[in-house]
Amino acid sequence: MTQTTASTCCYCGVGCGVLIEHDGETILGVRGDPNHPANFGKLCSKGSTLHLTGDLDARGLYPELRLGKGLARSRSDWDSALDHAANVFADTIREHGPDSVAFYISGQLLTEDYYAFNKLARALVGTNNIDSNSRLCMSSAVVGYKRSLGADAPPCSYEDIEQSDCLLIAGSNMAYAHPILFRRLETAKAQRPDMKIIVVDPRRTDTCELADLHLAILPGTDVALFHGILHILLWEGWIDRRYIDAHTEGFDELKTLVRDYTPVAVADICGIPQADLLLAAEWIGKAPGFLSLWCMGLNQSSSGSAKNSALINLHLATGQIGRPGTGPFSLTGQPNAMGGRETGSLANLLPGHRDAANAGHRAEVAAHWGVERLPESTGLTAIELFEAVRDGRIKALWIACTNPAQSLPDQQKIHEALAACPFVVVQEAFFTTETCHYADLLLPAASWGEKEGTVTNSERRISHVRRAVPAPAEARPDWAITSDFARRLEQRLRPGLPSLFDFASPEALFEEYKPLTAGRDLDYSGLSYAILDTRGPQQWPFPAGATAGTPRLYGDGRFATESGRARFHADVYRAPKERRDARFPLTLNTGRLRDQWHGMSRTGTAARLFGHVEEAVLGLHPDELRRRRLQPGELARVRSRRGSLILPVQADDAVRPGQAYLPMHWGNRFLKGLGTNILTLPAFDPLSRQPELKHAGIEVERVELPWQLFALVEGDVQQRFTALRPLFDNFAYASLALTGRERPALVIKAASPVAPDAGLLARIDALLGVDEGPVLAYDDPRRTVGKRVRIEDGRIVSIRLAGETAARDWLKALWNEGRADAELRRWLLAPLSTPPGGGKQADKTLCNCMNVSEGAIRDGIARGLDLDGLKRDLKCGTSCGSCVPEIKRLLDRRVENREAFSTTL
Ligand SMILES: Nc1nc2c(c(=O)[nH]1)N[C@H]1C(S)=C(S)[C@@H](COP(=O)(O)OP(=O)(O)OC[C@H]3O[C@@H](n4cnc5c(=O)[nH]c(N)nc54)[C@H](O)[C@@H]3O)O[C@H]1N2
Ligand SMILES: Nc1nc2c(c(=O)[nH]1)N[C@H]1C(S)=C(S)[C@@H](COP(=O)(O)OP(=O)(O)OC[C@H]3O[C@@H](n4cnc5c(=O)[nH]c(N)nc54)[C@H](O)[C@@H]3O)O[C@H]1N2
Ligand code: SF4
Ligand SMILES: [Mo]
Repeated sequence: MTQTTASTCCYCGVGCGVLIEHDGETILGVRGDPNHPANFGKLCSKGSTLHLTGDLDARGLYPELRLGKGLARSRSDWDSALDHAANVFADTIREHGPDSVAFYISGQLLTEDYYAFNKLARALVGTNNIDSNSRLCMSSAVVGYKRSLGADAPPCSYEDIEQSDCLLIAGSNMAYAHPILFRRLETAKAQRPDMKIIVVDPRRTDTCELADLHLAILPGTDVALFHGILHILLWEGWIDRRYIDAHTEGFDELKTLVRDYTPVAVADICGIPQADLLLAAEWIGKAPGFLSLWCMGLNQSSSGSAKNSALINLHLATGQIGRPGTGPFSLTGQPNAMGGRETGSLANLLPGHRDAANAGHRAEVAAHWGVERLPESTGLTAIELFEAVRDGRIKALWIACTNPAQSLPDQQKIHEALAACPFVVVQEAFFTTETCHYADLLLPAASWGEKEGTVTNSERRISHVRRAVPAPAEARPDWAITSDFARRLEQRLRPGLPSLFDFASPEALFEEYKPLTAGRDLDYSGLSYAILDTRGPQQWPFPAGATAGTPRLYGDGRFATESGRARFHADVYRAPKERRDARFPLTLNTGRLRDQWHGMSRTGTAARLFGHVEEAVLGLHPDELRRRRLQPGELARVRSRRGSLILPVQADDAVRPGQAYLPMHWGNRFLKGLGTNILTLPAFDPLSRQPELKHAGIEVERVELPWQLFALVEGDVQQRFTALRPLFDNFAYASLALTGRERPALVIKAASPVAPDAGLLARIDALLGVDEGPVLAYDDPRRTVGKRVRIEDGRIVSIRLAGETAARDWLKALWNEGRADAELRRWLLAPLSTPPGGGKQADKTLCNCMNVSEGAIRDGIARGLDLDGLKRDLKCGTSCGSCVPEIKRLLDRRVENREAFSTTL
């Protein structure tokens, strides 16, 4: 019988409610929860395909243990696995002290999981070496809020976005990264077209589709831009002197600083027209309600803290905070980045928005935990932590719910660190990730739909995450794994004492944790699972006795600082760390794709999610391609000061000359090499210690890899992936992806300077099933060209082209259409490699829900259809809506072309 469980989406910080349909064993479907106040029933392309992800062949099912370096891991059981880990940790702590071990955790854990880890590290082990991937994500926003407003609290609600009159979206591609919030904004803008939207992004993203003004600033120049805007606000008298006097401090110093940020100077630094700068300032200065949204374009920077405070300065100077439709609103990336900050899951924090460096805070938390004291030594933050692993200071490392061997910058060093570490534990839901490779102990974690707890979304709203089905095989929820390990470690480190980890359920953890928020800015000591179940998700603060949450902060102009006043910060603009020079003349920008999530451990199991973008491609302005004599689609070597990658290039006029764009999702699994982050640099912001993931110096050059391979094989895609991937380390370039809707298939593209040895090709053929059986083959050893196609029941089920791959898109289309006709047979048995009629261009799926290709939409546009017409005739954009901005972009282009045409006439 089908049951429904209300829970949340496990992807982004919008925090949408989902209704999981299941039979008590298996998840069958997913719908948006109409009662959830984040999404009111809507889901984006990722949320609505959750039930299609999570192939069991990719999941961790049993603990696996390696009993010595160089040996293979083998299946273990929970008791032996955790006892072994407790022995190693206890020995290491006794021999080398508590700071010789570390925990690296994640913004995708639930609040209860975080709390268990924090107590484990600080109360039991006695180290502050506990940091999370939020260091790569939100730590600059934490610093910004704390030093400007006194506490780490985004003061706004989603409704404020809809109510604002002028919206500044800086360094956020919400159309891809926070799609449901973007849908809400689209609706608001359609209802109130006078609302002004300014997008600040070096790239013309889909988010710009909604912008009245796009400031395509040069990378990293935001601080100059914000100071320049303040300069104009001051000059024009568009500031709120009364608010500044009553509620802030430090304005005079800032005023002196921004005197130098004249429109001329700023337009030059930012590389934008002065008129655009003036217009932005005018809209901000005159708006009844001004709200800003920002994300990684500000945070992931060596001046991330300065960027955050410079933006908050604008709100304080104009008094645009604390009222509906106003405020500085940092969008959180991961589903529970907020919960991590609340529970103190960064090295420098403690639970309840406390600081590890504050003796009073340490004493309060120690008292709550019933331990004598908490550690005083400074904990290592992500980049420094892995440096300490690499140089041997950290001897045992526990990683949970994050994939550092893909997501941290300067991957060469990260792989060296993990290889060198004496003991690495990885607590993971999917055993396919790059980091799992280095695990001495691999622990299978329950994942989406299989675990219970709470999460806090971007608008401070706490939801109850409910379990729908049991975790597969022996996988266990994170809080349970962590507490079980902690109990075993206790027996070794403080035998005979009552356990600190006597938790029977996530609710027990929540109940123990929540008093730590009492009396603090985030106070949610009044919440309980029962309240969340009866009254729905709630926004903090929600103190004891409250009956409703708090939609907006600082309405009374009192801030969480000691003086009660907000503080202006006067930081000078500093250029990104890696200046462009003759050797590395391009700035590499990295970020998200619409349909993939980070290292793709989950989204990469759903073939449909590759329909929009199938492979890693470096986007360059057409001028830069021309300068390097590169054709779109050709392979190129991309080099930075730290390493290199081989990738196809594409012409992308959304990036300006001098820049390049590569999605962050590629690691060593889907692409040969160490992925996007082999190129990025570990330089970080001095206050937030967040690395500069968005600006690395690179160069791109031609490579000659004439020998190419293309393969496609349907069925058992994860198993085939695992078997085939290692063989492709022998090629200079290899890219793997899934494709197909009804019949998922694995697709591989590879290239090398010369033909590989026959033995390797034979092994690949065997795994593709084109070595024997109903296979049509043509091999021309002289030209080292080979074609093999396996046909079963009149349909292609496997393809391998070697030497030359001109026919790949044509064959893929035949496979997709289920055709294996006489034309195919004729082509296969002839020495020709080019397909009949020259072949078809590969076409991406623009609308994933309704399966509508870009080609079909272009045809519709050519027939004169507008957005409504396309929706009506093709049904594209009628379900989740994630593709609408891109369709609008295609429509705009038609208008632009028509205008260009009429001016040339
Ligand atoms: N589809 C999808 N959605 C996601 C995620 C995902 O993996 N996939 N991840 C989630 C997570 S954890 C996060 S943190 C968020 C990230 O969400 P976003 O920050 O919106 O996404 P990004 O693409 O990383 O970067 C945003 C933009 O910053 C721009 N940028 C680069 N440099 C600069 C600069 O110097 N100044 C300015 N103003 N802009 C700059 C980039 O061009 C890019 O368009 O997304 C969340 N949502
Ligand atoms: N170049 C570049 N690099 C970046 C960024 C960028 O913009 N550019 N963005 C950075 C940002 S903002 C972020 S947030 C990071 C993200 O980087 P990561 O944290 O490495 O990203 P994920 O792939 O989401 O890793 C989460 C892991 O947890 C596993 N998992 C899922 N559910 C569960 C669960 O319930 N329990 C456990 N134990 N495991 C689970 C998943 O399979 C996955 O492997 O990447 C950063 N890296
Ligand atoms: S916007 Fe999409 S990815 Fe983000 S929580 Fe909602 S459904 Fe999930
Ligand atoms: Mo993030």
